[in-house]
Amino acid sequence: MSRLVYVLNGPNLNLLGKRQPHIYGHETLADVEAECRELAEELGLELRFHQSNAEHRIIDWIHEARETAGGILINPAAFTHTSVAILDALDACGFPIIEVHISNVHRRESFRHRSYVSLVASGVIAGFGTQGYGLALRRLAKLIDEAEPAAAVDPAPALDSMRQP
Ligand code: CA2
Repeated sequence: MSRLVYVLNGPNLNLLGKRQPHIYGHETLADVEAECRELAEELGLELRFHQSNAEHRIIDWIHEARETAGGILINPAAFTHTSVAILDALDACGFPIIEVHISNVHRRESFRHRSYVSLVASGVIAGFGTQGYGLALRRLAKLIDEAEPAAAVDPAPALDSMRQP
């Protein structure tokens, strides 16, 4: 399996470290990228690190990853709670996906408790601050190490339970 990992960040995460430090901490997204790159080297992973405020750009990166990568780490930000389009794009990927949230979404407003992305995620990390990115990368490296070359993660059972009879 490919050791290329896409780290995708959704809307407003470019403001990290510049506003609302009581929720999201003091680190900037550039700091997070630098830490991810350092850890990726240690883990033998190649990284593509992206942020966009536009849903279609995130979907295009997921499609790109689908062709080339071995995993995705995604903090979809507000799209977590709204985007069936991102869910569908991720559902077409046959590799592990880890969802990361800097804040503990479960102790925030109820609209943040629902995640479409969780339906296809191998795992979810929330409330560990930006440290969650490193934890997620370690987990992805382990899942990639363990994967048989031809094996694919099948998220279909999770989605089946959501389908109407
Ligand atoms: O906790 C997270 O990582 C979130 O994905 C962040 C999203 C939020 O909509 C999710 O519910 C949880 C918001 C990202 C906005 O980031 C900002 C950072 C600094 C200042 C303002 C916004």
